[in-house]
Amino acid sequence: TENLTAEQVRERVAEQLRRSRARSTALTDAVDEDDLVRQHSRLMSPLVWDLAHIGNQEELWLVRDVGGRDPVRSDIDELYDAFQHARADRPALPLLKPREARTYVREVREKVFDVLERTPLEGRRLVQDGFAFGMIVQHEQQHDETMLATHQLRTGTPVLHAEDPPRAAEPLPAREVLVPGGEFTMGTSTEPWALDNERPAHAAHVDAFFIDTVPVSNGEYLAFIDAGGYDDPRWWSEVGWAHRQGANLVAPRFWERGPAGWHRTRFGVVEQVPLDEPVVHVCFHEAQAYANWAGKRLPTEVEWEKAARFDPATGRSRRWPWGDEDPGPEHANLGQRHLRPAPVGSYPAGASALGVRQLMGDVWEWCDSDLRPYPGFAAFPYREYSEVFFGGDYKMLRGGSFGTDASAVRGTFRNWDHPIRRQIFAGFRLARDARPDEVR
Ligand code: AVJ
Ligand code: FE
Repeated sequence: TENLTAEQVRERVAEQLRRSRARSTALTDAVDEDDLVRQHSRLMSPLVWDLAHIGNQEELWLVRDVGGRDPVRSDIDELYDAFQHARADRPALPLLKPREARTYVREVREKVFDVLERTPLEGRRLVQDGFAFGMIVQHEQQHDETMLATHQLRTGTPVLHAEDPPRAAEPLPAREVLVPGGEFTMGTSTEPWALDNERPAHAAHVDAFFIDTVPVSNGEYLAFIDAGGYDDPRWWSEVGWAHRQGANLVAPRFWERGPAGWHRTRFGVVEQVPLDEPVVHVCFHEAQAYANWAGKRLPTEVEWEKAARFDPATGRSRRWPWGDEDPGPEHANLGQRHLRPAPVGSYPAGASALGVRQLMGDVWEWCDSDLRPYPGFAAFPYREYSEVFFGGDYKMLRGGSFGTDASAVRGTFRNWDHPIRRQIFAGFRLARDARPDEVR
C-alpha cells in the first residue's frame, strides 16, 4: 500500500509499542495490589497474569526469536502459556507479584527497543515490514481489551473514567441497504500486519442481501424482552434455548430490572439503560433469537465483510469501510477513548461505500459463521494463534468495539468466541435475504 523506509517502520513500531504499554500500565495502575491478583470472574485471568503474559509473549517472539538474545527469565514460560492453564485456575499459580510483573515487562521492553534498533527489517518473513513487532503490539492491545472486560466484571468503586462519545447521532438515510450479489475480494495479502487467518485475499461470492445500516439498539432489544422473547423457544435455536434455560438468561449481562425501568452497571456505575445505544453484552444465542423474533437474521461473516469493504463504484475492496486511510476519531469509536458505544447513527464519516455505519468500533458484531480457514490459509508464525481453534465451538465477531485499539483491528480482522460468551463487548446487526423483486 505505502512504501515506508526501514526507519519509518521502526518509528511506527516504537510509537505503537509505547501506546500499547501506556494502555496496559493505565489498566493495571488503576487498581490496588489486591485487585490485581484477585479473580474477578472465573471467565477471566487476574489482571497481573495478563500483564506478565504480555511481557512473556514479547520476550518469546522479540527478545529470543527475532533478537536471538538470551532469556530475560527462562523460569516462567509455563506459567504464562495460555494453553497450560485455564483462566479459572490462574489465580492459584505461583505468579509474579505485581511489582515483579512490572519489573519483568519493563526489562523485556528495554531489550526489545534494542532489538528493534539492530534488526534489519527485511530478509526474514517474520520481521518483514516489522511484522513480528506488529503482532506483539496487537497481542498487547488484545489483552488490554480483555483486561478492560475484567474491569467491567470487577465490583467496587469505579476507577476508569472517560468522556462520553459525541451525542450527535445523525438521521439515517435508510434503515437497511441492498448489498449486490456477486463476487468481491475478501481477506488480504497486502496488509503488512494482518494475521494469518485474514490471509490470503480471495474471491468470495454472496447472493444479494439487505443489511441494517446500524447495530440493534438497547431500545429495540427491550421490545424483544417486553414481547416475551426470552420465554418463547420459537425464536431460539435448540442449543440456544438449552443455554437460555440452563443459564437462566433474561436480559443482557449487567442489566437489572428496577421499579423505574431497566438499569445497567457499566465500569462500576449504575445508570439507566440508554435506549439509543447499540446493545452490548449479549451472547450469539441472544443475538440469533432477537433476529428471528424481528423476522430477520444475522449476517454471515462473508456478508459482513462485503458490506464493510466492497465499493460498487470501483469493484474493489477498501481497507476500511470509509476508504483506505487509517481510522481517525471521526470514523469510529475505537481505542477506549470512550467507555461505551456511541448512539446508533453516529460516525457518518465512517460509513461504508454502501452507507453502512458503525461497522468498526462501538460493539463487536456477532456473525452467523464458524471459524474456518480461508482457501490457501497457512499458519504463521505459530499454529496456536488461529489454527488450533479451527472447527471448535466458536462464532465469528467482526469490526471491533469501543475497547479495541485501531492497531488491533482492520476491515479484514477476524475475531471469534464461544457462542455463550457475554462479558466481551459484543452486540450485533441484522441482515435478510433479498427477494427477487428487490434486486435490480
Ligand atoms: C483472537 C482475540 C480471540 O484474545 O483470546 C491473545 C487473541 N491470542 N492471546 C484472544 C489472543 C493469544 C485471542 N482472540
Ligand atoms: Fe495471549
